Amino acid sequence: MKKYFTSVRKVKYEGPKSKNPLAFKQYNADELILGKPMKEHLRFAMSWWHTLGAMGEDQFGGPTMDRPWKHKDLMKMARNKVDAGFEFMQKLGIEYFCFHDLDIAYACESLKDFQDALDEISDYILEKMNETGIKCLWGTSNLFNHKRFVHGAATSCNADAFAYAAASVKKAIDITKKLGGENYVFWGGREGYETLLNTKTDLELDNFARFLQMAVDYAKKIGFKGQFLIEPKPKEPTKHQYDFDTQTVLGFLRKYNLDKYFKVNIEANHATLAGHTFQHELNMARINGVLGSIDANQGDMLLGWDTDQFPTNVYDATMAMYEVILAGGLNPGGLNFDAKVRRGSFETDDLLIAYIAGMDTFAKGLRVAAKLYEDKVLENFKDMRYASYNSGIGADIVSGKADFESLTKYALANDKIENKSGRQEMLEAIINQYIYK
Ligand code: XLS
Ligand code: CA
Ligand code: CA
Repeated sequence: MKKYFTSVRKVKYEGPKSKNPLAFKQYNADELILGKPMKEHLRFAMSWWHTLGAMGEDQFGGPTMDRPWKHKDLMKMARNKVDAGFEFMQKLGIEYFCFHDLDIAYACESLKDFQDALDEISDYILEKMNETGIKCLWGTSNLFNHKRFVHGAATSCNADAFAYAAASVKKAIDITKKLGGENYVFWGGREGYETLLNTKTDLELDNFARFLQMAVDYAKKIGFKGQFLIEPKPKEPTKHQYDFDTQTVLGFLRKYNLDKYFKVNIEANHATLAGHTFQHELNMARINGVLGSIDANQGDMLLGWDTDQFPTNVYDATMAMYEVILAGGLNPGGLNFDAKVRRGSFETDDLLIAYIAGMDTFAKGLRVAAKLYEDKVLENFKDMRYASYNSGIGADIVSGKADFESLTKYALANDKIENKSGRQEMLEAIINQYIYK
């Protein structure tokens, strides 16, 4: 079988001193951290679309990528992508992948032809999975590319588009189940609006909930046990996406009694587009018990859109892994590299290099976060900071014993409030110290 990534037989861990661009400096898959192998903490996944599908186009220019799996015959190309993808994952020691229906197959004239193509290609993927032991982290349906979804899918003003979207998700759940997918993602591609002048937000949101309920019912019917995930994003492609951020998603799910069926898939770049840090979104998900999975990438501070860059920011990865550790891990979620190499990084080796950079960044983040966690650096400080709630009036507030009258009585007798420093800079310096080590 043709090989596509010929520069390396297997990417190995060579340690922090290595200068080999095709080796790990931080990621040592089987090394135990907090009693668990790194690979089990991190559960890295390859994104089919950015890794095998993205060709480097942008709004000003055409494809730049040198991708030897390209082929005129679309089914042949889809199969080449399977070969390339499995070779790539094996070389990197990545044990999971994520896919959209459209990126494992290809656009067809009729829905029937598309579904047939999905059946054929997923047979081949399954064969490769059995051969290699590589698993599916999540599947999803692309409900945003084609013009039929111009006004949305589940929130379209056009009921025919809603029906088409339902048929697509039904099939994508079937394929995800067939591949043993551990999760299924709903990212609200065009589920949002451009202007309120033509939009019935109430009907659209009700329909969105109806759609998700149908998915829940269908999964139950066919015995699909994967975790359903919603991936928040505030904008792009629409001006306002309904799944703005974690707290918005939770409000929506709770309103429609869907909260027990869904968790969230947090993408770093979506968090920052919403005006949050990556850690904020993970934190909100964690404290609400809905941290499902992560799309690991990063945006560019100077660009206001979803650049989906490979994550190389150690500080952010540290704080992300800190939240993951506090959440008790991600399983059945994982860290999916929803990231694409820059347009100028067009050689196939750039894909390997980018994944190594991302995996090393999160591995280093995990190492630092585990130390912070073991030493209880932040937790001890927080416990001290909130100690006033452990006894006296604070304990009465927490236990529900206090009310406005009793608090007023207390405040009248204790109206000289003394606060202590929040020591932000001290904590930031300590985190740096842990990273330098
Ligand atoms: C787009 C999203 C998308 C989802 C899956 O911004 O990140 O790729 O992860 O549809
Ligand atoms: Ca994503
Ligand atoms: Ca994105």
